[in-house]
Amino acid sequence: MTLFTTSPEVAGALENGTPVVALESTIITHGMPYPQNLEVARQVEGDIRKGGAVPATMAVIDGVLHVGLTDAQLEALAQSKKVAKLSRADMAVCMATGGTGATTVAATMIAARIAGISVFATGGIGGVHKGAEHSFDISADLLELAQTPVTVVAAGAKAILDIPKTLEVLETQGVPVIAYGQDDMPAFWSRSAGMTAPLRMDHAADIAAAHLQRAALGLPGGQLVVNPLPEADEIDRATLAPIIAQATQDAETHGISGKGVTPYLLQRIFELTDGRSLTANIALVRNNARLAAQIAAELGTRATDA
Ligand code: PSU
Ligand code: MN
Repeated sequence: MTLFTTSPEVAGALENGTPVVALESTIITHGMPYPQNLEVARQVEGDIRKGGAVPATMAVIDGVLHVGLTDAQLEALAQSKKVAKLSRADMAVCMATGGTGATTVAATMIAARIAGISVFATGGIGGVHKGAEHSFDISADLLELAQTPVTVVAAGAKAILDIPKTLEVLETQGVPVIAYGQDDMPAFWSRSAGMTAPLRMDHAADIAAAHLQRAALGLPGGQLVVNPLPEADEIDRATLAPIIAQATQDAETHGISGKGVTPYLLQRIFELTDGRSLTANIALVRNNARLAAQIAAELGTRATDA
């Protein structure tokens, strides 16, 4: 039984030491509408190539975990309405039963680890939802960061989450949260969540060095790099706050729970902002892809030096 299959391009890169950046697929299937999702998936792969790295988008297709997708596979995922959303809990079941599913941050980290990829770019990670003291809704992404040694570049935790609680869980779990180039914690669509991030680094080389340092110390788990989106694309916090409150209220009214919560909120905020949230989402994913490519390149240089 083959555990996973690597595309020829990714396999070649891993063999030659060309930097590789992992990408998730839930953002394509559950995070953005068609056809923008397909366009963005292609653009992000292009951004990584321009940065001198090779993209490895992950998905389970007919029971096989794919590390690196063809354009036809990307297109099929982007159009399908029946694809499962796979986190740590469902990945093995999906593979064992020949299913097809898109990988979340948690599942993409698992895939990256077994494929030997150290850097992963996404939009925003899952976290502790508002009202988690009642719903217990805490994303498996946080616990994955605590145990799987991948550096994840995100634009912060989505503002639909309880960001202080998300930071508390990450601290308890020993996950470094490193703001790139600023003191403030970014909040996905906004450059600041109105609080300071636990750590700050200004250079991709330092982030790569910290990744290797964790490994040298024998620490399990990864790093979360939070990268503020470009100023031109941000939606400020004050504008967003009532929209998020409305979307959260609507989710409750409609009894949305479990895996459905994040996709529902993203879609509802898209409607309530007349599409502006999607423009910001696209800009921030691409911005993260560029930084991830730089970190992967630095990691390559240092790993050979060592
Ligand atoms: N970031 C985005 N769009 C998304 C997600 C992240 O810009 O759709 C997805 C990621 O796959 C993340 C997941 O892992 O949402 C979190 O889902 P949950 O809150 O159910 O754990
Ligand atoms: Mn959840």
